[in-house]
Amino acid sequence: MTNEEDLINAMADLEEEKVLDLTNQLLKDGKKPVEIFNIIRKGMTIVGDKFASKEYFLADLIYSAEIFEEINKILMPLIKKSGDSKQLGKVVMGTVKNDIHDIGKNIVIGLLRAEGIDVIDLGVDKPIESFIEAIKKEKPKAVGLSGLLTLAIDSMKKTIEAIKSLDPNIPVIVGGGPVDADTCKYVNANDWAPDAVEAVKVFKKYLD
Ligand code: B1M
Repeated sequence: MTNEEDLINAMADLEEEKVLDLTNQLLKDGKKPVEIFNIIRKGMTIVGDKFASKEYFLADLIYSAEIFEEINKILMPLIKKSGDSKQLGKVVMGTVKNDIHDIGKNIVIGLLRAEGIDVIDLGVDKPIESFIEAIKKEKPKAVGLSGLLTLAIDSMKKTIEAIKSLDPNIPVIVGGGPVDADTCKYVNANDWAPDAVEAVKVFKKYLD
């Protein structure tokens, strides 16, 4: 078995020490932090599946997030600043109302900042008004909405409706577990991204 599979399984089995050891091992082997985030995400998906099938409880979901926090401490500082020091502009981002998931959003924000994009992070469970106020105050070039719950899709749709009535030209990008091309169309977003690396490419399209 490769270290990658071991890492996915260790995360899925919530073996914190093993997850941290394997993360450090993969770094030594030359894996990039973003690649390791993607591997660990696969393990988190299995944690979610085990929760859905009632093998795991809420406490296990919470513990998986705590393990991820430890991984973040190792990997985030290693996300290199891009050589290009040109500031690409400002983005307002948050997790939409009724959703408190932020691990993925925070990775996206870390990568965007490393690329010289100024991100105003609104946090989680943010109502429409928080986005509207931030857009008026910060005048961003784009807005990002994250959400992992199916419920988040409805919040995204309503939030985008309000944003577009304030400014029809501001690009809104969506992402998170339930988001795909159909969701993007349904919520009237300008674009979407399946993961953090793609998110950087998508945001850059609207900032350049
Ligand atoms: Co929750 N949870 N959770 N959870 N949780 C899911 C999402 C779930 C799929 C698990 C499952 O049942 N299979 C399920 C949702 C079901 C659904 O709605 N369809 C679920 C549930 C049900 C719940 C609760 C309702 C449980 C309960 O209370 N009974 C509750 C919700 C509370 C609420 O939000 N109101 C809940 C709570 C939690 C914790 C707080 C314990 C914890 C989150 C901690 C935190 O975020 N700080 C948690 C966790 C850890 C998960 C799972 C296991 C892992 C999520 C994660 O962090 N993945 C998750 C299972 C799963 O995802 N399949 C699950 C790793 C992360 C790196 O990936 O977030 O996908 P991800 O981010 C990616 C991309 O999506 C993308 O880039 C990121 C990096 O590559 N991306 C963007 C994300 N945002 C983007 C924005 C962009 C672009 C790309 O542009 C703007």
